[in-house]
Amino acid sequence: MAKRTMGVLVMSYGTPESMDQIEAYYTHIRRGNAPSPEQLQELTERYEAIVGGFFPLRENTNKQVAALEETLNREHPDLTFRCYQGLKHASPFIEDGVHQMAEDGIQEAIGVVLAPHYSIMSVGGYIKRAQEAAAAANVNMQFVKHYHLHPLLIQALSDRVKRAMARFAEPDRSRVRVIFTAHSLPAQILQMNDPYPDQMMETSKAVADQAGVVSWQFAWQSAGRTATPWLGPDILDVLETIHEEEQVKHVLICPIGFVSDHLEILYDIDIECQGKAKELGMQLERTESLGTDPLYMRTLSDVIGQFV
Ligand code: FEC
Repeated sequence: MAKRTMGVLVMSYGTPESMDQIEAYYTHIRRGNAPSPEQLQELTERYEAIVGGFFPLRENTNKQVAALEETLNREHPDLTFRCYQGLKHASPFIEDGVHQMAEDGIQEAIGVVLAPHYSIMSVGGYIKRAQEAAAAANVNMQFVKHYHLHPLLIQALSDRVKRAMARFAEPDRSRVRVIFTAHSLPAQILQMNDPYPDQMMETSKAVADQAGVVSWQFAWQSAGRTATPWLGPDILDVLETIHEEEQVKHVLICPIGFVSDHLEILYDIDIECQGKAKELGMQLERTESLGTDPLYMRTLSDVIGQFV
């Protein structure tokens, strides 16, 4: 008998394909409002600073989607899984992924986002668009909302914390402050009873406990450059505060809100935070991104498998 086929819509943020697409990408992020020439120039310079005309998130997402399909088919041999990409702000868009599934005759699907924590403004936005496209295309789609406390995810992150600790020489290692970070969001989510901030603290505590870290805190990163308030404290301010008030000299950043290398890691942490740390005379290290770590792939395979 033929195996049942399940579609998986793997959703991720998306990145431009080439330098000339940065404007269209930025306009999409800004819900159709084109950036000013200064804003465009500033974003272009950030991309140039990380890798110069190449967008690592695209290849990293491609690799994650291929590895996830392989993991799902290995771990669930009674089913056939077919993964489709759906990006939030670039092609193939979320809607493209759903249409492709429908064209391929997929009737049952599961949607998952390559971000472990739920906010109505982040994962909620992906799900809403996928739900609308799936309803229009007659695909029956269910969704994974979050997996921020999955034991395999916590293991993958705590292994990274332990490995990165080895980059500090003794006796400094025992004085390292671990700072868990995630993308900030407009502070208005606090009025919506949004689970995002609490989920960040839950992941941070679970990783710290498993890695045996006692000196840790959480900070937000990459806040938008808008007039409205964003969730704080911001990592750059935290670096200054712990330097001045607690004389901390060794910091390990673990960006729990992100799962692969891209602008917010390679620029905001590796260039901006690193620059601030140098200025303050601190040693700053960062944990490796999850990428296609088998533990992360098995986390996703497990949470997807709960819907079949
Ligand atoms: O490498 C790349 O090309 C893309 C890196 C990238 C990731 C990412 C993840 C998240 N964002 C989240 C929220 C917001 C909100 C706004 C916003 C704006 C930007 C801009 C760029 C950008 N984001 Fe992003 N984000 C990435 C890149 N993000 C570029 C525009 C310029 C700037 O502000 O730096 C503000 C939108 C607005 O103006 O209204 C809000 C959240 C995540 C993590 C969850 C996820 O991956 O979906 C939340 C990666």
